[in-house]
Amino acid sequence: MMRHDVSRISPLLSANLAPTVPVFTTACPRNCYSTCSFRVHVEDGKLRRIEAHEGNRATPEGPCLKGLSYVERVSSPDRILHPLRKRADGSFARISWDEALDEITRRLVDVREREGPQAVLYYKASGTKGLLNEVGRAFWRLYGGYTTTYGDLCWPAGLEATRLTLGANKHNAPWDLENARLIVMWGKNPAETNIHQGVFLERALRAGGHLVVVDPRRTETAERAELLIQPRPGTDGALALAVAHLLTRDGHVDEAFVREHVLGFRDFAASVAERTPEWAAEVTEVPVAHIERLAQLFASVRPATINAGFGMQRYTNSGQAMRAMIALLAITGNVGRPGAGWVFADLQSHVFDEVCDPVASFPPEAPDGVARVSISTARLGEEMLATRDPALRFAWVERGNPVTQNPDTRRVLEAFRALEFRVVVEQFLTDTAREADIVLPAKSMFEQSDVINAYWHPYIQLKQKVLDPPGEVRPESEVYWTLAERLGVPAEARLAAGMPEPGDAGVEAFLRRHLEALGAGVTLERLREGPVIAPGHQEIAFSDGVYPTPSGRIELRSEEAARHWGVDELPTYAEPVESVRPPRRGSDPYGLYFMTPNTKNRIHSQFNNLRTIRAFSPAPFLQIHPDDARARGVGEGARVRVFNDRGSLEVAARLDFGVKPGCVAVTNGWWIGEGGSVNFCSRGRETDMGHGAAFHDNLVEVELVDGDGGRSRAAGGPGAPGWPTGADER
Ligand SMILES: Nc1nc2c(c(=O)[nH]1)N[C@H]1C(S)=C(S)[C@@H](COP(=O)(O)OP(=O)(O)OC[C@H]3O[C@@H](n4cnc5c(=O)[nH]c(N)nc54)[C@H](O)[C@@H]3O)O[C@H]1N2
Ligand SMILES: Nc1nc2c(c(=O)[nH]1)N[C@H]1C(S)=C(S)[C@@H](COP(=O)(O)OP(=O)(O)OC[C@H]3O[C@@H](n4cnc5c(=O)[nH]c(N)nc54)[C@H](O)[C@@H]3O)O[C@H]1N2
Ligand SMILES: [Mo]
Repeated sequence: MMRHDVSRISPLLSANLAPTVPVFTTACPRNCYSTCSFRVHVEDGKLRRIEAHEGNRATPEGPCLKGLSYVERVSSPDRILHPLRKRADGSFARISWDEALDEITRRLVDVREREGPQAVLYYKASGTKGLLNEVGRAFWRLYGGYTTTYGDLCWPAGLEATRLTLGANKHNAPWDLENARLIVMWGKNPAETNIHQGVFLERALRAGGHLVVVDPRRTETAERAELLIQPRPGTDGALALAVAHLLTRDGHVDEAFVREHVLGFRDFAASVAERTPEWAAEVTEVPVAHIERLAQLFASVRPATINAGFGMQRYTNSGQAMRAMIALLAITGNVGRPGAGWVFADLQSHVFDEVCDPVASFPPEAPDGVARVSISTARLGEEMLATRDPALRFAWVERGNPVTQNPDTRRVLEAFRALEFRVVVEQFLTDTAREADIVLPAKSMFEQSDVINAYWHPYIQLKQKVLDPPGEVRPESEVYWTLAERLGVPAEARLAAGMPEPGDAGVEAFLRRHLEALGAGVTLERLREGPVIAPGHQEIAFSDGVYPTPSGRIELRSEEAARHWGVDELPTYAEPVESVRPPRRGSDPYGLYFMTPNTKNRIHSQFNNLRTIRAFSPAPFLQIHPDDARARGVGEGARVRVFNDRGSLEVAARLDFGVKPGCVAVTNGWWIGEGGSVNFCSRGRETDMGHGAAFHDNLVEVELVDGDGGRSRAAGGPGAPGWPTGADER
């Protein structure tokens, strides 16, 4: 792994180097498990080369193809280098910063006077990590108020299930995985989404470890598994309960561990008494033999790690499903020991104030009269439209691409179009930026220093400024400083609100202030050398036997779960809302489960606009089982429409025996112009806990696009109709 074939693209990725080029330590701030450390070579103000930084034990092999493609990304001809104003015909024209800031200021003052400051929506998502992200919130408070979202698109159902059960979101260090002898990759596909984990996984397998993958698709990760369990989407909770049934029935419970550390075991055991493998086989469409084999592995192999990904976390029953999965580890004593445990998200490097949490606003920021935290990010479109007193008039979007990434694209577009004015801060003309009245150019990771954390490994890292921003690009913190000034906020008030002064010195002072507040000897100087393990890090999570739940134990029975989320106190199974089974609660009579997972060479909607990446993923496609394809007259390569009553997309079909019959998949993140924007079909619906988005709780139908009998052909891609051009517009 990690040895990419760069021969096709090498001129973009490296150059002959003089021996004396300056080399800097930095780290990738994308929303990705790996959060790699690397070194960059800079020559003549240009990024010349990116290579591994061995100081990070989790990512010593260095960046993936996306990481290497930064050489192209920073100086891509498609980058937005100056403010843009939308013309009447929808194209964009270059304007000066003065013009842009004058108009934005005028609009902000006007909206505040007419409707109040909460008529402004401040929307941000996971485009980049960094402590400086909090400056936006400081600005909008100085403005007088704002409306914002709660919940998160990414992970809150799993975070909440874990918090309710174990008391904290932490897990063993990434390298500890090599000590596991049973590894269950449950709804996670690290071969694409966490490639650095492959090193530790491989070591565990070489030492005789067993790998089980639970995924409706036969993924690249599954190629290394001895058992692939393919449940009907959204039924993982039933699978876990049946495994618990077998373990309790056959006496494979770690009694001593349960007595000391587990709350609610007796009730849980009683509740799974009827959850037989036969029951689960009917619900999950997994053979009884597979369920029994998984139970047998838990009964006989230790230590065991369940690595839960985000796959089963995107349903209306995900929180309960994940509580049932954690229970398997609790009852077999596989927590708090090397090679054992629940791996979902390790927030041990999230040591800075909650306010700075770069990835997610979880728990949601508290409403306090200034911030109106009233819009579920899962239902962004419909709740933007429904907001009153005041209604929304103005939106500021940064670090996010809600048009393609939030559920129900049509509704999101409608909501943005219903506003009076939109500002989007972006590096590229994304589908969201295309909705803006004014687009402000965004910095890249190399153009402003910041401190970042991670959610798979325990390191705090410095993402260093190594380049001056190109063109007229200004970092957000400077834009906010200037806007506050134009709004008449005195410099002292800006500083008191925690906004850094413009320029590198201001940023450095800001970062030093945060590091000093941490008070653990983590300095900018140390971070310049390489990644630093977060103070207080516990390499084997919960090895101290401390579970910060209300009872101080692992809670299989959680009163808080019932009180707060209205679910059963015990992890129980409920059908996903959109199910092909009666009584079809979802109103839609569509017959295929639509999964929209992540993919190797993209972070959501980022990177695929680069030539380097497009060489590997030129166009979206639908994974469909040949039986389902045949039933619809669809041949390999045929152009198909994927649709339900919310919307549709058109892509090429790729017939694949590895995807479970009845299920289809297109990876998320394609731009609308590329044809594969999956959220046209998803519904704005929350997960059972945590206010997440139930993206995969989503039924569709597939039909042949008229006149396409299934000739093999390349669909979409550069030059195809609708492919974004962009460059001519700047
Ligand atoms: N290359 C790359 N890496 C990434 C990202 C990226 O976009 N690209 N994004 C990052 C982010 S923000 C996230 S959240 C993570 C997510 O990364 P992962 O945790 O790997 O999650 P997904 O890709 O969403 O889904 C994983 C698998 O779940 C399967 N799945 C779907 N439905 C079900 C189900 O009902 N049950 C089960 N058992 N499996 C199901 C899908 O087929 C898929 O193969 O990756 C991070 N890393
Ligand atoms: N159907 C479906 N939808 C999904 C998912 C799914 O599995 N299925 N996954 C969900 C998940 S897990 C996640 S995390 C979300 C991700 O949702 P988003 O965070 O909205 O997704 P990104 O595509 O990463 O968009 C981030 C944008 O930020 C921009 N950006 C990068 N750096 C900066 C910067 O420094 N400043 C500014 N202003 N902008 C910057 C990038 O150019 C990019 O356009 O998507 C969710 N959407
Ligand atoms: Mo995510």
